[in-house]
Amino acid sequence: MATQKIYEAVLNFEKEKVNELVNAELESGTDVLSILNAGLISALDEVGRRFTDGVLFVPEMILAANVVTSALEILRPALVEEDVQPKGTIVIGTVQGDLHDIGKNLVSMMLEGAGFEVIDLGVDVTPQMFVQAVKERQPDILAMSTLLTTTMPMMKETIDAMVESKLRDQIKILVGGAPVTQKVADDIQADGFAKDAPNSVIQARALLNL
Ligand code: B1M
Repeated sequence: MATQKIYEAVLNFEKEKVNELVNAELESGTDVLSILNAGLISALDEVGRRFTDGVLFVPEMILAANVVTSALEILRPALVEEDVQPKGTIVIGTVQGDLHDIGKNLVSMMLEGAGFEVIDLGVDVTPQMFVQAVKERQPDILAMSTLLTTTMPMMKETIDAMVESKLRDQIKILVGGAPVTQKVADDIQADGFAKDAPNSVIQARALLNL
C-alpha cells in the first residue's frame, strides 16, 4: 500500500521522497486522514518505540519530526478549507518545558479548517504567556497541548494562573496530548479533553455550543 511506502520513507528519514509520495497520494485522491494516520503518525509512533527500546536516539527523532513537519505543510490545504464562516477564537500552545509541536500543529490546522481563528503561541509557553495572550486576544477557548508526563502539571499551573488573573470565567479550556486523559482533564478542572485532532474540533464545537 502507498501509505506503507510513506511510513517506511519516514523511518528512513527521506524527506524528499516522503513529500513526493504524499503529493502523489493527494493527487490520486487518497483520503488525507489515511495519509496522516497510516503514513505519517504511525511512523512517528514507531520512532517513539525505537527510541524507548534504545534503537535510535534524539537526533533521529529530530530528523523524523522534520520529515513529518514538511509533509504536514503539503497536507495543510487539504486540512484547512477556505471560506468557512468564523466560529470563534482559540489561543493554543504547547506548555512550558515541552518542545513537541507536531500534534499541536495538527490540532491547529484542523481547528482552522473547521472555521476557528487560531492564535498559535508555539512551544514552551509559560502560564504568564498564556495569561497575556488571553488578556490581549480575548479568545473563546484556551487550548493546551503536552506530550511529556513531566510537563503535564504545567496545564494545572496555567489554569491556576487564569484563576489568579480573574480570566478563568471568560474562557473554556481544552487540553490534549499523548499522556493526557479525560481523568487528567477532570482533575485539573479543564472544560474539555480531546484525544486527537479531529476530536479537538468536536470538543471545541461542543464547548461553544456550535
Ligand atoms: Co519526544 N518524546 N522527547 N521528541 N517524541 C515522546 C513524546 C516520547 C513518548 C518518546 C518515547 O519515549 N517513546 C517521550 C515522552 C515520554 C513521556 O513523557 N511519557 C519523549 C521524550 C522522552 C523526549 C525527550 C525528553 C527526549 C530526550 O531529550 N531525552 C525530549 C524532550 C524535549 C522537550 O520537549 N523538552 C524529546 C524531544 C523530541 C524531539 C524534539 C526530538 C521531537 C519533537 C519535534 C517536534 O515536535 N517538532 C520528538 C518526537 C518526534 C517524539 C515522538 C517520536 C513523536 C511525537 C509526535 O509528534 N507524534 C514521541 C513518541 C510518540 O508520540 N509516539 C516522543 C505525532 C503527533 C501527531 O502526535 O503529538 O501525540 P501527538 O498529537 C496527537 C494527540 O496527542 C493529540 O492530537 C494529535 C493527533 O491527532 N493532541 C491533542 C496533541 N495535542 C493536543 C491538544 C489538544 C487535543 C489533542 O487540545 C488542545
